[in-house]
Amino acid sequence: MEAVYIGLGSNLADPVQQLDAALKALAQLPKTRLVATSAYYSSAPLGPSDQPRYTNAAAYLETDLAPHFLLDQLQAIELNQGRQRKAERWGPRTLDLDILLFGQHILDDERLCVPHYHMHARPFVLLPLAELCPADFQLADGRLLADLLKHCPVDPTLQRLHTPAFCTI
Ligand code: A4P
Ligand code: MG
Repeated sequence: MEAVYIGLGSNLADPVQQLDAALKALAQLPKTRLVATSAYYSSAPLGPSDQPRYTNAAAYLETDLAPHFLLDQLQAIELNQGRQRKAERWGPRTLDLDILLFGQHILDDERLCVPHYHMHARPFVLLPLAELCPADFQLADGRLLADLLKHCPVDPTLQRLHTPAFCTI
């Protein structure tokens, strides 16, 4: 089994309910166990500001699925929850599921970049992720999560919300 961390985000159509539904869907993936989920976080949008605030979270899975097959499954969950892919970069979405880390794999092809390319600069990704990892956690590329947190820009809009019912730690 590989240890996989997923970043979840939503800013349309009741984001908390979107993340609740996404966590249930992750728990039902084949050959996969949803081990733990972070609290939910709310923050102002990064990118275009004429869109609603985002709700974000992270999930820790153990899986026997291959990375690209897992991506297929995540994109199917996004579509099932009304995700429309638009050309606009950083635009609003009902659900975004990103593979942040996939065991010790480093991937960089046309479909998958792991560790996720933007995670180091995004407090709404790193703070939930840090809830699921030990303090000395090291990424597959050698970076320490603690260092990423230390150098990440501060987001004064970021608020930790209630812990979802799905939390298992
Ligand atoms: N892809 C490559 N690597 C990965 C990976 N590790 N995990 C490819 C998932 N997908 C990966 O994805 C576009 C393509 O990236 C996929 O087809 C896949 O093959 P997408 O979900 O359509 O778009 P995206 O990567 O989410 O791109 P975009 O529009 O740049 O979105 P971002 O960067 O995620 O930004 N503000 C706050 N506060 N919180 C947010 O969550 N999110 C966004 C969206 C903007 N502002 C935000 C937030
Ligand atoms: Mg995405």
